[in-house]
Parts: sequence; structure tokens; C-alpha cells
Amino acid sequence: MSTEVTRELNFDGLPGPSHNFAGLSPGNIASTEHAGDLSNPRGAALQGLEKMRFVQSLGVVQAVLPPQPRPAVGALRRLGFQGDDQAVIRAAASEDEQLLRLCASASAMWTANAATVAPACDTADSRTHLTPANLSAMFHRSLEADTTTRVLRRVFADEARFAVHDALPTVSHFADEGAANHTRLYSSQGVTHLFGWGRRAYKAGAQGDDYQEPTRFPARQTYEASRAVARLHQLGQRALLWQQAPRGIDEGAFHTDVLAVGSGNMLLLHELAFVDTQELLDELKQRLGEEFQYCLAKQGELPAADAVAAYPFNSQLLELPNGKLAIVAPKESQDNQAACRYLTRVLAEDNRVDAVHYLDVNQSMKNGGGPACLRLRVPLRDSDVTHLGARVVLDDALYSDLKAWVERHYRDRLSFTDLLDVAFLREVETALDELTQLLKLGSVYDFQRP
Ligand code: SUG
Repeated sequence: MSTEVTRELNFDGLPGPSHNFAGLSPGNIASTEHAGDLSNPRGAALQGLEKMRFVQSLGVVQAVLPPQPRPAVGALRRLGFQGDDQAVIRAAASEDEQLLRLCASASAMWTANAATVAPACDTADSRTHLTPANLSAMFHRSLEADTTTRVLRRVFADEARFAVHDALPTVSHFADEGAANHTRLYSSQGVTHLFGWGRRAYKAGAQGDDYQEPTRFPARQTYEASRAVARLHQLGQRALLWQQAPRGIDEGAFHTDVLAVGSGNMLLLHELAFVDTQELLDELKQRLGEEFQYCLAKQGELPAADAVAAYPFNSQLLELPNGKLAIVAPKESQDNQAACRYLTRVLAEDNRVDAVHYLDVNQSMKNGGGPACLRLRVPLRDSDVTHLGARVVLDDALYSDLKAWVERHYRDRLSFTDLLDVAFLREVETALDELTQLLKLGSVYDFQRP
């Protein structure tokens, strides 16, 4: 089994029926800017599906993860609202509208935050390890972890092949945002798991360093969380922890993947992605040898503000069957001159990248989620793929089934007042119940359980 080739699957989160713009994420500039806009959940899901189909057409194995039921009435009950579902929703809306917004987000679509993954070929016990992210930095996102864990345990059920850990304790000390802060790089010389982190929970651990934190926006991922995930995944020396540049976070790079993306021997990064950029690049060269390549954007070429607005680094850097790399970028980075110039330079330089494709995922972008946020990368052996516990690998039949399902159940406009009617929640539950059957997932949602 260990000599089998490992290939990366992209598990995209399907945008959910409650997709809306609520301005829930301070430090995520797009989320703040679009607060209150009318959303189009159907458009969002169809854009997501088209991206999945496009990636699949490049010869990359594509898979899908389901949305989560929202509004999360269970969470509102835990916060003291009582009565039947309609009463709970009404009471929340009249007492604290923002709480209802927080419990109604379709944020599970950004599966780069669903978990961190280490492939079997890198771990001490030769199993693929997944640690669901607790997402404790943002309340609305922390609501995802339990259902995500359940879903991942269904999909990766075979314990001889996969280990799905519990999420880290849901406290600020171990705030974990998943793969959005993790990049696996490799060459014929070695493998490195680069974990970006934003702050230290234990400040005394930074004594002697010229340690700084962002001052304008929150740093979400802790050093302690990254260390724990590296430990759970038995990565040993293969893990490399590096701090995100505080100034980058203050410019709106709330996750590492807003200013950097890597795949195989190649890293695309902005100079405000990490602290001590040159030292990081030297360290990676040491670990990966001469094969290591990077394309660094400096402020003069691509101001961080443009990178944050247009998301050229939040692209997918996909390894194709012919060994080349293709970039799947958001169309916003084609329209932004500096971002487009940078990606054109990446393409022109002597490296494995031989195509840039611009796709429309604008509904997700307006909440700060580009192509890379929408997918969780899971490198698997071919035999693992045949041992997945649900119908999640995209083929023509699943694509058509999902498209028809979206067209049957999703609204093409959604505003805050729509969330107040329990009929909307019932609509979502009916849709998701049908989806779990379509995906052969079993009962994973609270409303499906006794
Ligand atoms: O956590 N937006 C998400 C975007 C996540 C992007 N993921 C990666 N960079 N990998 C977040 O900030 C906004 C929801 C709203 O405002 O309605 C939101 O949750």
C-alpha cells in the first residue's frame, strides 16, 4: 500500500441554501464591505458546482462536502431561547438580531477551514490524518465543527486508512482555522508541512524574539494550535511553523491562504504573508533542495490591498496529470491590474505553471472566500478513493444530480427577513435531508437524529 501513488483530491464545500452577506468576520474586508447585500444562494451553489466541474475537466479528482443546516436553532437554544423552532428564531431576532445572523451563515462552504490534512505517505502510522478545525476565533464558524467532524467520519470511515481526530479544544488558546493556514510542499528531497500561525496564546514563549501581533484585526490561528495539529498528525521534523506577518493580517489577510499558495515544489507568496520572508525561503530551500521554486510579490509590484481585494493568491495551484501546474484564480484577479500582472508573471517564468484560468465565484468572494477557500485538499492513494464511505467524488452523474438538486431547492435571493420564517428552515432541512440520501451519507445533521 505504501508504494502507491498519492494524488490530491479537492473536496469543495457546496454553498448552502442560507448563503447570505451578514458582515460577520472582522478582519475579512469583503465580509465587512458586503454586509446586508441581497444574496443569491442558488447562484453561489451553481458557481461552486461549475468550479468543481472545471477542476474535474483538468484531470484532477474532485469531490464535494455538503452544506450545514441553518439557522442553527440548536445553538440558539443553548443561548437560552426557548419554545418551538419558530419561537426560538423570533425571540432571537427580537432580542439580538446579530445572534440570528451568526447562527444563519452558510460559512461551511469554505472547506479550506474544515480541517487540516496529512497524507498517509507523510505520517508515522501511514494513515491519512484529518483534524477538523474548531474555528473558535469566530462564533459563527465554530458552529461548523461538530457537523464537519461527523461528515468527515462518514466519508473517511475506514480506520485502517484514515484517522479523523477530534477538533482541538474550542478555546482561544487552541484557535485552529484548518488547512487555510497549512501548505504541504515536497520535492524528491523531502516534504515540509508549512503551518502559518497568527498569534501565540502563551506570550512568554516568545520571550527574546521581536514578537509582534496585529493591532487592527484579529489573528485567528494560534501557534499552540498549529503545534498540536502537527503532533496529532505525527509529522515530526516535517512540520515547519512560521508566523503570518502581523501587517499582512492588518491589511486583511485573515488566513495564510489570502497571501500565499503552494503545491509540490512551488510557492506563490506575497512579502506580507509571513514574517522574515527571506529566512523562510532559505529554510524551504534547505529542506526541499534546488527543486524548490517560488514567486514572491513585493508591495511595489502588488500592494497587499490589491491582493486582498482580488485574491490572486487564493487560487488553486493544481497539479495536472501531465506534471504541469494550473492556476484556478477568481475573475476579480483578472480585472485587477496588479494582480493580473503578477499571475501573468508567474505563468511567464521558468516553472511548472503552464495555465491560468479565471473563474467566477463572486458570491463566495463577496464574503472573502476565493477558489482556494472553497476546497479542502486531501492527498489520497487510488485505493483510498475506492474506500471512501459516501458518494462524494464528482462524476457526470453526481454533477447533474447536484445541479438538479440546487435548482429544485435553492432560492435565488435571500435577505435577513427571509431567515425569520420557520418555513425557510423547513425548506433547508428538506433539501439537506434529500442531499444526504443523494450523497449516501446517512444521518449527519442534528435534525436527522433522534
Ligand atoms: O471565515 N467568511 C469566511 C471566509 C473564509 C475564507 N476562507 C479562507 N480564507 N480559507 C471567514 O471569514 C463571512 C460570512 C458573512 O460575513 O456573512 C465569512 O464567514
